[in-house]
Amino acid sequence: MTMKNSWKIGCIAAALAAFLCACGPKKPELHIYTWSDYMKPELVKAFEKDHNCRVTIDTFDSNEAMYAKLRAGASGYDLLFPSSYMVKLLFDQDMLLPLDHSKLPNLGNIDPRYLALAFDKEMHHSVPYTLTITSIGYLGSRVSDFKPSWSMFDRADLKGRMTLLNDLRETIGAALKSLGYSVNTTDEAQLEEAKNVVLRWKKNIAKFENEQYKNGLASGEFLLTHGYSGDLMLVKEENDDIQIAVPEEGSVLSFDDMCILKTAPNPDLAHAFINFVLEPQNAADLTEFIWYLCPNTPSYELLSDEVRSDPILFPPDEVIAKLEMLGDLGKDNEKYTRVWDAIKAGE
Ligand code: N2P
Repeated sequence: MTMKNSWKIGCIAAALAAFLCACGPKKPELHIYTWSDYMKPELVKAFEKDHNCRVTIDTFDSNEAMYAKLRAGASGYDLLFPSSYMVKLLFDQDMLLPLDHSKLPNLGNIDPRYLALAFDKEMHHSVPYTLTITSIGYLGSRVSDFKPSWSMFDRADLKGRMTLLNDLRETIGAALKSLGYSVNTTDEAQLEEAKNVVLRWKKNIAKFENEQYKNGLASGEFLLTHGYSGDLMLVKEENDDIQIAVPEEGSVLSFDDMCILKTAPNPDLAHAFINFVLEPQNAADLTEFIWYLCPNTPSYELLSDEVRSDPILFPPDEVIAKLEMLGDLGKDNEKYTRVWDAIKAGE
C-alpha cells in the first residue's frame, strides 16, 4: 500500500467512526397505530426520554380502515387503540398478544365502574384507554329550536350544513336508536328500517365525515354534526358557540382500548407505554388534552373542578343508562357492511 492510499483509508475510517459515534446505537422503536388527535405530544416526548427510544404514531379514521390495513399486510405496529368491538374481532382472529400483567403494575388504576362494562374485564389482552359518548355538536347561535334528538338530521332547513359519521356502526347505530332498537341488533327487518332512515338523512347532510367535521364545525361550514365526544369538546375550545348534546333516544358508549399485536416487534416497550399511560398524572393530562375521559380512578382528583363537573366527561347516571356499547357481532357484522354499502350506493 502506498503512503497516499493508507492516508485515504485512515481518513475514511476516522469519518466512519465519527459518524457511528454521532448516531450511537440505534434506539429501540415503538410503533403506535391510533386515531388522530388522540395523544399528548409532550407525554410521548417524556416517554421517549424515560425509555431512550423513539415513538412513531400512525393514524386511522375508523376501526374498519385500521382492520383493513392490518389484514392487507401492514406490519411493524406494536400498539393499537381500536374500539372494544374491534378488539374482540382482532382477538378472535388470534392477532393479539396476551398482556403480561407483571409489566403493568398500574392496571389497578382502571376505574372498576367502567371496567365492569368492558368486554375484556380481566384485561387479558386489552386495557381501556378512553371513553367516547357519540353525540351531536352544533352551533348554538345558528341552529334554532335545537332538540337533543337524532331527528335533527331530518331538518331540511339545515340541508347541506350537517354531517354524519363515516363510521358504519355509529351511523347505523344512530338510526337504530332513533327507532328505539338496539345498536347491536341482527334483525334484518330492523336493519332495513335503519337503512331507510340513514338514506333519508343522507339527503340532508353534506357528507359522511370522520375527521374534517371538527374544523368544519369550528369554522361554521357545518352547523350540526354527529361526532365523537372528545373531538367535539376539542373544537369547542376554538369556538365556544359549539354546544354538545347526547340524543334523548340514546346513543353509543364506546371504549377505545390499548392492545398489543402478536407480531409486535417491541412488545416490552408496548407494555411500558401502556403502563405509562396508566400513571394517574399522565391519565389526567391526557383527559385534559384529548378531552376523552381516561377511566383511571386516581387521576380524577388531579383534574380541574371544571372538568370534574363536565356532563360529557362525567355523565349523570340517567345519561349513562341510555347509552349502549357496540358489540362485535361475529358473522353478523356482514349484515351491517351490506347495509352500509347500500347506504353509500343509494340516493
Ligand atoms: C379521536 C377519535 C376517537 C374516538 N379523534 C372514537 N372512538
